[in-house]
Amino acid sequence: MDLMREFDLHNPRALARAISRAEAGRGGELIRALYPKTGRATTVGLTGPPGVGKSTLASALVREARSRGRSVGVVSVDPSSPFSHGALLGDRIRLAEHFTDESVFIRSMASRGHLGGLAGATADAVLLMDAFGFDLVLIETVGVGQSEVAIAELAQTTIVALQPGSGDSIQVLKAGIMEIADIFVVNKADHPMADQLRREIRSMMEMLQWSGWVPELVMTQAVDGKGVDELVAAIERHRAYLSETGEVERRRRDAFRHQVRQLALGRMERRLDRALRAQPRDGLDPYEAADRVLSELGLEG
Ligand SMILES: Nc1nc2c(ncn2[C@@H]2O[C@H](COP(=O)(O)OP(=O)(O)OP(=O)(O)O)[C@@H](O)[C@H]2O)c(=O)[nH]1
Ligand SMILES: [Mg+2]
Repeated sequence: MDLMREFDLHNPRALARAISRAEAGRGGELIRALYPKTGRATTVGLTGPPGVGKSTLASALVREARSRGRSVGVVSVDPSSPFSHGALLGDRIRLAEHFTDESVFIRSMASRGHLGGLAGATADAVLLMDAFGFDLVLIETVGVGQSEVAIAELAQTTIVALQPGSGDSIQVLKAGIMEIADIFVVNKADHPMADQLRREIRSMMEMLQWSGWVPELVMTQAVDGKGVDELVAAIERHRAYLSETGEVERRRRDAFRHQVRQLALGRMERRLDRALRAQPRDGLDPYEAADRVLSELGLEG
């Protein structure tokens, strides 16, 4: 049976294969066919430095959503490499309790090799999970470099998780991550320095001008589920804010534009690289060479 039909019959293996196709950079045809079915899911991004407890939190959120009868897809992105099997395995074990539940689908993604980059594969996976019919799609990414920003483009609600007693978390705050958070989580609230981190986040927030939504700050202890109900309540307040203000539509349009931009850029980059490799352009200054190659590609100015 072909993949589309199996997808329509709600076979989770069809979803898994569809995501693999997207990972290999061959998801275009499927996404085209399934796009009309998207736009229903609530999308929540969860980012933060390595080891803060994102997977543990994701697992707790899945449990919470299931107790409310909602189906959940989880995309867990591991940008490091295919070699970090430890991390992937760790996630599998932590999320294992949900494996036998048909209303939960968990997918770890390693990013290497995807033509549209990590962001492209992740965006495709989110669309596929949405089209498959999950009520909630959770996206977990390790906060390194640009990935936090990419998650904010994808998700309607972005949670930034931090942990006490680690310089990493303060670095993350300094690196412009304040602006993408809809909700801050201080996880490992059992740690003696948890309250200090909470105060640090508060004081950093005071240095910025906020208009509209002001990020909420929630303390959690993901391992034993403490504070997760407050986190869910904060997510729901943010959802309500998004729909009351019409911002949900704006975010959807932004996400769409961002994805189009990524796809178009990826294709242009490959054409450009081919053209540059094909011809050395010795003897030209770089400006002249850029003008020429752009005009060869039909992109003047
Ligand atoms: N003390 C304490 N430990 C926690 C808490 N939440 C998670 N942990 C532990 O922190 C470690 C890392 O948790 P993960 O959920 O794998 O963290 P992560 O952010 O997904 O890690 P990466 O995906 O590798 O970046 C695990 O050993 C967890 O058991 C908590 O609230 N308190
Ligand atoms: Mg993890």
